[in-house]
Amino acid sequence: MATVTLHQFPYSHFNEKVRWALAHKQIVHERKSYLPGPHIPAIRKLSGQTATPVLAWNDQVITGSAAIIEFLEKQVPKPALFPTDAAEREKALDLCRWLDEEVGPANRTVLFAELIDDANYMTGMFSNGRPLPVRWLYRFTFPMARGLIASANGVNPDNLERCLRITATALDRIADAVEPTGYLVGNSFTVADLTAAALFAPLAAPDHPDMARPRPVPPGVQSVIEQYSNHPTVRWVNSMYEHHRP
Ligand SMILES: N[C@@H](CCC(=O)N[C@@H](CS)C(=O)NCC(=O)O)C(=O)O
Repeated sequence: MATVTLHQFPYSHFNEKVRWALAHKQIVHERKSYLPGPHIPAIRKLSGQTATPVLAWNDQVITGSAAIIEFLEKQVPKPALFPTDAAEREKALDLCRWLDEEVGPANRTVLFAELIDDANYMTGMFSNGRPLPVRWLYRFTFPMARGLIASANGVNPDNLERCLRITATALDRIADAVEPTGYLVGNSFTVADLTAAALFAPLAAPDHPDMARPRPVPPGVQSVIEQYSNHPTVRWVNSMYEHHRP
């Protein structure tokens, strides 16, 4: 049996992709959660870069959600996430690339624009469950990291405008792409459904322990969620969580 550790941020949608793949394949693993900001030295030492998720599989270290899911598919082929048919596989991978490169970063900006100015909520969310002195320290030092976090997540008026447009277009495009089978590619759940549902989860707010934010949710975040709540893609995301997210 392999020793598997997911180095992650809780709630993060790119990390959620990997949590979902691990759960789908019933891979026993540990999770090591980091505080955004203070994560940098440890993640850099482990992987040579700073972004999470990072997967440690015995002595191999894999970075990036797409590469990790592909690695997991090779290690544990069943239940499969990648279509066997070549054309379907290509279609699924095209969708995943677009979602990873454009849609995930854009909808993260849309939510971060609301979260970043609620320091109590933001630091409380990521430090949830940690000892009180750690929570206080994180809250106290947050104003010093705020600017860096805002710029790392593209929070500025011009980019926010662009990200709102990308998010709206992507929601419509996914709604159109869902086939009569209920899936994005073919007639079963694939990596394309997992990627779309996980990356839209922060907007859809599914009731899953890995994604449910602490309550009460700040009014600004709540109003973003409500703005999209009747979109067919948001309903589809929630149904993917209901039927396919262990
Ligand atoms: N393309 C990457 C994106 C990963 C990413 O953006 N991770 C964010 C959290 S959602 C992160 O760790 N940011 C902190 C950093 O880069 O230092 C993937 O698919 O894993």
